[in-house]
Amino acid sequence: MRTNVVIIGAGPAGALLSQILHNAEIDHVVLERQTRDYVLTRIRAGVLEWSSVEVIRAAGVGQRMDADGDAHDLINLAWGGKHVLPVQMKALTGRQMMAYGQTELQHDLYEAADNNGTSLLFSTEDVAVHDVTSDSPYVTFRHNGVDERIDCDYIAGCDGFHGVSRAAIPESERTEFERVYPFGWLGILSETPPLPHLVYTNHERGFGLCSTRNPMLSRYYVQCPIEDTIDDWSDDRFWSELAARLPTHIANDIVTGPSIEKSIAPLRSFVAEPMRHGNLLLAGDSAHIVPPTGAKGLNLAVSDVHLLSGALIARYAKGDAAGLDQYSSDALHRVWGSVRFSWWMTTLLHRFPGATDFEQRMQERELEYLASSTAAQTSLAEQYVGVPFV
Ligand code: FAS
Ligand code: PHB
Repeated sequence: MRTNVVIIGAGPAGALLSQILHNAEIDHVVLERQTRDYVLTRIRAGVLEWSSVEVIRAAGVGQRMDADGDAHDLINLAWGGKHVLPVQMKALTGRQMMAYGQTELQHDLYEAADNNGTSLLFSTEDVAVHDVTSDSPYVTFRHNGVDERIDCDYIAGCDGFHGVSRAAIPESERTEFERVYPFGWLGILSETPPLPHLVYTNHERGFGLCSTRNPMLSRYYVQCPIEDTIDDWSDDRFWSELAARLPTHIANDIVTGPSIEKSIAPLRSFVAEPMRHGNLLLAGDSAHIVPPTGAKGLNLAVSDVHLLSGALIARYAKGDAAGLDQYSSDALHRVWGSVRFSWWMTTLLHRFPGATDFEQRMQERELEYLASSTAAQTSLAEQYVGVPFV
């Protein structure tokens, strides 16, 4: 087989890149390790920056997002079991954020791929990239028991943190930056009505988050010790711990119910530079990971794809490779901005093991300062909703 671009991974990054390349009539093949159903059952992100909303609409896959998504004007920060600060994102920045589950976006992208007749191959095995620094890179893999090879111009590594693409950049050419956080997020889904707005809470017992998926599906999180397993957390323990970390009047508004999904995610900040090596280009979690506190993981995947697809379109439509030459530095500029914001939100809102009353007081004073300063709230708001693409 031969194609213009081989996309490795059909998560949000790979599937969105496929949709945009299809619209631009750039030939491509998508290779996904898991089954379609497995990808569609993964519960992950829930918040889209407005920049992401615009990219998804421009790609022609925003119809259900606009019909079923929930655009929010504000988020709430709570602390000390009694203070609540509404951060009025729309009033401060003119932009909103959209609550729309990553799982729903994945459905929309796969439905579009079906309609496009895209070569989206699931359950591929032993995907390997070859000759990425040559003008004729290729990818080998096994599919339905048959060994395959695809020759191409470019390989888009959209295969997430545990994929094969990043490792194809020699260690001597790659610089990695990492911060592993000493706690995890225990998340549940419940078929209950969510609170009207997201609530992030700082408490000496630990962090909590109240979020949403749709009018009858809620997403909640509590910070938990990294060594915990879901067996340590009954529904009753979860609900009572979440309530203990919230101001009483907010806790009293939560409609509890049985969890229909429960999982613990580790938290890390990670960046691999560069995001290009020859004709291999990384996008999304293959190149970077952020703690979900800033709701940036999925949005960085979208912004990488926005930049990469624009560069590939210029290359094929006009023979202009400048965007590809600039891709890594342009993508990393936005990546580091979101990595810093996610680190800052995580440091502000979580109880770190070994933290003393001094650290707790520092966090609470910073939250009080935020409450007193429109400038500080505007800074938080413009980073949360996503700075516009240049
Ligand atoms: P993904 O990991 O989503 O997709 C990569 C795809 O590549 C996968 O489908 C994988 O099967 C495939 N793949 C891997 N190796 C392959 C190979 N060798 N060959 C072929 N295919 C291969 N972000 C938020 O903003 N908010 C959240 O609350 C949030 N919660 C999260 C919870 C968890 C448990 C995890 C893991 C992530 C969470 N994230 C969250 C981040 C998440 O949303 C990612 O940022 C987003 O999925 C990134 O999309 P991709 O880059 O496409 O990577
Ligand atoms: C979610 O709804 O899953 C969510 C929302 C905001 C975050 C992280 C996760 O910062």
